[in-house]
Amino acid sequence: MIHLSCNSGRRGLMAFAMCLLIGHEQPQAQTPAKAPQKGQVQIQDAWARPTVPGQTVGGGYFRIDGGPTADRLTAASTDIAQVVELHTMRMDGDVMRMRQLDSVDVPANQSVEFKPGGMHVMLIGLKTPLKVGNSFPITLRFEKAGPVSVNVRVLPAPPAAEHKH
Ligand SMILES: [Cu+2]
Repeated sequence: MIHLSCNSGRRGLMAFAMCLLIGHEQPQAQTPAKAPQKGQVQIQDAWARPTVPGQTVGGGYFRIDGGPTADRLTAASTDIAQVVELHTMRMDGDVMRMRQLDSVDVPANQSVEFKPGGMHVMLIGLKTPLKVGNSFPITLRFEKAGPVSVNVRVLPAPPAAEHKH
């Protein structure tokens, strides 16, 4: 059995609840959101799980494709949540821990996955429930590329089924 332990200070309970909702599926790429802009990072396959009644935190996932020069994700924000934090999860023995990251490096020409059980953006203080079929914009702020906005789709599971090349 896997025990979950999250150390997120006063948000411990919410974070713990969130941990319980984070599964182990491997989200696969798909949906070509929009025409990529050359020369900078690109965000692909952004999705989030639906919330259940009373749930005010949620996790967001996506893949960052690095541009020709290294960049760094430093912050994220969305109108539908009071705070967005960069989080990671890791196994510590049989305990899964979640902690906040100050930034996430995006190496040149490499992809960085935000996925269940790993890095994610944590939407804290959701102002509206996340419902399957809906989507919402989120803005990721990069050191070099600046703010990059992307549409996050609310899906019941990773968008793997639609995967195609
Ligand atoms: Cu988290």
